[in-house]
Amino acid sequence: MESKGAGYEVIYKRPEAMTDAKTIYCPGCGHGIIHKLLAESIDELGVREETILIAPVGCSVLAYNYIDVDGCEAAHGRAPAVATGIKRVHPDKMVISYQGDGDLLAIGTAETIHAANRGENITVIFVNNAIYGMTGGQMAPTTMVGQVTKTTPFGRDANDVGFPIRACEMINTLECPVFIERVSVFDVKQIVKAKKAIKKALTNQKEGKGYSFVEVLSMCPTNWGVKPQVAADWVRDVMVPYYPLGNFRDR
Ligand SMILES: Cc1ncc(C[n+]2csc(CCOP(=O)(O)OP(=O)(O)O)c2C)c(N)n1
Ligand code: SF4
Repeated sequence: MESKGAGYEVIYKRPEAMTDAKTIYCPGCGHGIIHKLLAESIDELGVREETILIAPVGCSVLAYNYIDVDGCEAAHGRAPAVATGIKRVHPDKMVISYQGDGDLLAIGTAETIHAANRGENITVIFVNNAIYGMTGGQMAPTTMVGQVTKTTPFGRDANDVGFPIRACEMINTLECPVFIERVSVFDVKQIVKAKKAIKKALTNQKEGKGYSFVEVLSMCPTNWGVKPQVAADWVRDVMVPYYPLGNFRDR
């Protein structure tokens, strides 16, 4: 904590690893919160100068405008492959792949599985908001059964399109990953836990331990067509029972 004049003490401030840019995110969106947790963790580990953030295709496509680190854009779903290349060429850098569910579990499924299976020493932050945000709310692999989206106007029907994919459980079948955890940002208690998991996933990479995966259950009030508080409650009441929170692996 630093002092700021007589009678004032700064107890909360913008992380140094965040720029002053205003984000494009809608009110109640989880991306801004998750960015802040990531930036705080980067600050606390003192790795801002050596971090390379791979931004996804999706609403957080401009993550490198908000998180003040070196960055790189990857084509839809290819972030783990790009992260692999960068990390292998620069093993001393902190390489973070930040992806939504459309990016990571639809077009990027193969890259996701194989980077995890190879045990690349990278950190993957997976933002699961159960929908394609940026393109207007189409069904994602993580859309809940019965959830109405632009492409499932009568609700997701598992007979037609299968059941939502549980990424942590799937990755937990692989040998190499060292850290797999599912967290959320629907309330302050969960945000605190999410921060801990994100920081741990970065610490693992710094210590050369290997592949870490953090899934964050997040809100997309705009495409769910609800107010922010209702969206946060929906994560807690509908998503969490299907996507249980907790640590799956910590080696
Ligand atoms: C190869 C390719 N296919 C499709 C698109 C269109 N596209 C852009 S963003 C997006 C969905 C992103 O959704 P998600 O990854 O869930 O991120 P969110 O916007 O919800 O954060 C799609 C399909 C694209 N840019 N490139
Ligand atoms: S559309 Fe959804 S994911 Fe995209 S910024 Fe808005 S709330 Fe966030």
